[in-house]
Amino acid sequence: MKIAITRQVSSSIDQCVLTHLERQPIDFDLARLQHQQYESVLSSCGCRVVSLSPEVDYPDSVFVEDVAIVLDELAIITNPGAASRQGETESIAQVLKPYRHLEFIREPGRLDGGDVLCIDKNVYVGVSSRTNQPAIEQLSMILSPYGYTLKAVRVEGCLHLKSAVTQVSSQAVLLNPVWVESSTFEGVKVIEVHRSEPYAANCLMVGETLIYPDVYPITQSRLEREGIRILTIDVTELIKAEGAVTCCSLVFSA
Ligand code: CIR
Repeated sequence: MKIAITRQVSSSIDQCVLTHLERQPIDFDLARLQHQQYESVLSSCGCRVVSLSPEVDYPDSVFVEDVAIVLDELAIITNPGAASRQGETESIAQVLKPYRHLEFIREPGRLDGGDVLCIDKNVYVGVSSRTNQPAIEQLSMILSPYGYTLKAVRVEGCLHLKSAVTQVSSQAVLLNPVWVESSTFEGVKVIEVHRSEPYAANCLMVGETLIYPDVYPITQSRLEREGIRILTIDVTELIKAEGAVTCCSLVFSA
């Protein structure tokens, strides 16, 4: 059985941190509705959704992906790169404790879960404005006893590694070559986003299904031509907060 941990949209989401986007008004009611639809799609993919209460003090707390990395053997609670997000970790640690042994990234390490892409035992970690070298060293020390190999990946022009690349099938990734080097993913098939859709690389694979924003039709048809099963979803208000589909859940096997 798969569990998906989510957190409902904070009423303060319009005060979210923005790095690469201009601030635009966010329709809170619509954001909440889109998030409920996201949770329904996760349920339809076979997940038991654990929907946590909103946290008004943390505008970005809907983006639970950034505060933990959940692997089969353990979970790592991060130390988020944005100061305003550091208080988000404590409650997620409590939620994950019954499911996994916990380890922690500590100062001076800073790391957002959005920078961590795991493909089998390969862990790619984005070196971004949120994730630094001390955190990557800590993560490597934590994970090497479990047989994981870490690779630090330079990310330029976007917020996180997973803004630039995500896994779309057992052997393929979807990638924006402007933001991350394709050659990093040696031995993995690389599908590129269409250059008119730079934000199109963030999708969430749950089992055999890809949960995908409904605003990237050219890249979507590239994925469909590869035989990938897609469920599209409207997340326009979450995109305005510089989030997308991976960042709103922590999905793992229980
Ligand atoms: C932030 O800047 O931290 C949020 N406004 C967006 C975080 C999105 N997280 C993700 O893609 N993993």
